Amino acid sequence: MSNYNGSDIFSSKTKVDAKDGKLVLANMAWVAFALFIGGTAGLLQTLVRSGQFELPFGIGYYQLLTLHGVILALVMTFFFIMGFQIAALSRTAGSLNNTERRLGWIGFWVMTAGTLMSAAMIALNEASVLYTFYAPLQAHAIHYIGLTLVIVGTWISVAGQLMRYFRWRKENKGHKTPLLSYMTAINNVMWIVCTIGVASAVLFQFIPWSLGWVETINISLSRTLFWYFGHPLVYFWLLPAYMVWYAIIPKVLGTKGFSDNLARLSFVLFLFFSIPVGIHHQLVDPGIDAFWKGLQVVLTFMVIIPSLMTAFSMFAVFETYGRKQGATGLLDWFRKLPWTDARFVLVFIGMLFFIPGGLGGIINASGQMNQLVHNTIWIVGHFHITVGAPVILTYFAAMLFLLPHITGRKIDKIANRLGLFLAYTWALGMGIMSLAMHWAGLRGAPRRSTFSEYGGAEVAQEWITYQVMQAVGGSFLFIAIIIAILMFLKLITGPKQAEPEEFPVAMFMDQDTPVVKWVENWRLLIIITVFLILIAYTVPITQMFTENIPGAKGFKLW
Ligand code: HAS
Ligand code: CU
Repeated sequence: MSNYNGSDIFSSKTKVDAKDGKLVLANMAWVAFALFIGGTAGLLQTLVRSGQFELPFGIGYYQLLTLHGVILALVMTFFFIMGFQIAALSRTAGSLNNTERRLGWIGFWVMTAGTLMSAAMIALNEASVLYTFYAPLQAHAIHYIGLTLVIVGTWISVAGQLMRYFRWRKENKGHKTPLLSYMTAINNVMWIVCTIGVASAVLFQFIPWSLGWVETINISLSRTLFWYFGHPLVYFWLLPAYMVWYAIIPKVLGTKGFSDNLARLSFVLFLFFSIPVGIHHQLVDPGIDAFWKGLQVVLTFMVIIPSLMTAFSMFAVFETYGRKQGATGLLDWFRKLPWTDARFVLVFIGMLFFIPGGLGGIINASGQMNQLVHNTIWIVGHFHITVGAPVILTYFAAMLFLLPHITGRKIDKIANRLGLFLAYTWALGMGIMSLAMHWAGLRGAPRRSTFSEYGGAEVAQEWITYQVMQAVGGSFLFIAIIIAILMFLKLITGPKQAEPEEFPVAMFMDQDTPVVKWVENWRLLIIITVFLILIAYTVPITQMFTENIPGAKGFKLW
């Protein structure tokens, strides 16, 4: 069952194919570059908000904030996800064929072209609309076209990945698909279904409007289509991290994962419940009936379940491992964990951040509490301890073994030490910054704002200390980014080894239990997914067409 083409998935000797590896590396080069540019922008923002610093060369705060959001939240993550998923497929389903790999390359170049178009518009100060590009702020049409190309590029790459997955299934009828390959398929299918929302908004609303073909835009509709995509987007970032947690970390510890079947079920639940919940970003928006907001809040609470299942599985793995190492008391298994292995420490610190990160999400989703935190910098704190800690730290851990695995090297002592430094510096910087953001947000400090003093208003005085804390945290994070880049360089420049670093793939305690068949019945999965979307969205979206909402002209406020 664990074999394909004669090679064993669980053997430390099974590798990512060399040609696929080049494609993975090309994607990862963008990750490093985007991280550096986006991190620099982030540092400058925290300095501006501290009230002690002004941007040079006429750069605008919102211009910088747009660059930060687009380059980190969209560009860096998308390139990582494409690269990582291709590596995971090549490692567990076997190498891509020429067509599949060519689609990977075409996708890569289309994403690159789109990124450069958008980046140029941001640099020319033609697109300071932030990464959510809310109307009626209006950017240059090339910015929207660039973003569209980025998404279309991911579709092309994803098409190649899905072809690889379905080819494995055809060639290995009756066998259970390697877990990592299965997980990439779930993430990719979710991606295709959700990006239809943002693609429709951009193609039918933003592009005609920014080209002047139509004068006005339906704001409610554009935001709703955006969040139909915007919420699953956060799971598109998260699921590759969960792939590492479920299927790779147990092997790093030298033990087994908790349950292969449970991992698959949690991914299926993400497919079902990620999409029909986007309105939890619009709980205070006008134009959507309270009933539909309430329904989507309930569905949001459903999507918390697979994360709780993940937390449970990880605790089970860690405790079982610790006890195998001889721990006997209630909690001393904790001390037995491999605290000197950067792959583990990076991921573990990420998990710790996700405990308050997830709790904050539950607070945001709770209708009444959302009114207190919405549009405050609390939300910025929330997403920095979700995507900015568990997700990105896990990406770093993946880079730590992927880069040497592909380039024929090993993680040496220095790279491992850099990884440990990275984990602790990141934890310190993100800890200080995000705590300050949550605190200031509860005291009413707004998000998406260049002002720190508010003309000396009394309430704003309370925020200054937190804003200075944010700048201190941001500075540590910038140092951490430099460490990350040094780590990447160390990983690809050491001496080549006969046996490269392993791409760890774990077995599970229930490895030989047959897989529950329906989790790979794609027709059924897609029907349920679409059914839930129709329930959650049909009426609110129809109302946006029928209730005669006045259209808005475009504004360029910068
Ligand atoms: Fe969120 C806003 C609700 C998760 C990202 N979120 C955002 C925005 C971003 C974002 C970027 O309902 C801002 C968008 C913007 O620009 O406006 N979020 C949630 C909920 C969850 C959630 C319910 N968010 C995420 C994740 C993100 C992310 C994941 C990125 C990757 N979020 C919201 C809401 C808003 C929002 C509202 C809108 C707010 C507004 O008003 O604008 C849930 O998925 C969270 C579930 C997670 C858990 C945690 C489980 C814990 C685990 C770790 C276990 C630890 C272990 C370690 C095992 C319940 C898995 C062992 C430890 C030892 C101690 C030994
Ligand atoms: Cu959300």
